[in-house]
Amino acid sequence: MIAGNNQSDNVKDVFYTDVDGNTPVGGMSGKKLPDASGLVSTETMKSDAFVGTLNGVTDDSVTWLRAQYGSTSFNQGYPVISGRYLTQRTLTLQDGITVSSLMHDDLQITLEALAADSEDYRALAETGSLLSAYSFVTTDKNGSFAPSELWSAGGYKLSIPTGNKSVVLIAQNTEGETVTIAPESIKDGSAVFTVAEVNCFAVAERATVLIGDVNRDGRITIDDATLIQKYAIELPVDVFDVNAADVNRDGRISILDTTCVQKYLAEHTEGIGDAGKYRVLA
Ligand SMILES: [Ca+2]
Ligand SMILES: [Ca+2]
Repeated sequence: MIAGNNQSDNVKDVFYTDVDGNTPVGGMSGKKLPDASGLVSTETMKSDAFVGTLNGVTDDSVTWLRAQYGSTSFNQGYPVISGRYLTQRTLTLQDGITVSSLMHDDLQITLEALAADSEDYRALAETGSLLSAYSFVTTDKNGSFAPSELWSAGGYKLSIPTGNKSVVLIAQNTEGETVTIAPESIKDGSAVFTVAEVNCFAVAERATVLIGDVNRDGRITIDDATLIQKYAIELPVDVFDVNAADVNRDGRISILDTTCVQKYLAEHTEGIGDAGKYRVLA
């Protein structure tokens, strides 16, 4: 492996060390120096010809150069590595999913659908009802694993096609920890999420509730108003969804919520609270 070693007399040794047959920095071309164990003189190392030799075995992601500012040679005239910055890229992945991030130009991302009986799938499914689940694999262009923290910055913005308005992203990092992320936006048929680190992820559906439909028959009727009234004065009720009952969102279930439902049924537009809306449960 070739590495720069500033201000060291041993820099030539570092340049020419060939550890376990590793290719040089940026050497995804697979080329090696003509003589991996060879030594060159200090003067040769400071020559433009030697910079040319180094560039001959590295690929486009790394450029060796000898930098000079006025009469001052940077790094005492030894070659230095000019790295390339990460660039903002958007990749289109499986199933129309796109991912944007500051990435290295050679970073490849592939998604694979997780099998329902896989360990990762089961871990994700503990958090929610999964609609789809994928592994998220980052590699270089040769297919070798590329760690996200070195090959990208600022996290990944995932845009996932869905017509579902109550989706969340469940992401698992490499330590196996899961986080549930709400969409930043849902528009043009896609939900957009930003995730810091991802080993695998799932799109899941959060439970929703129709506010006012306390007997859970899918409709808001006078029966619901009556049930809220009964519940508020502690009369026994049969089926009663408390998540749907606080229609005016004041934190209590009271006669005021009954009034909201009654006004909703009378087709008022004011004083109805959230009656008729869908609320996503946390
Ligand atoms: Ca109902
Ligand atoms: Ca209330």
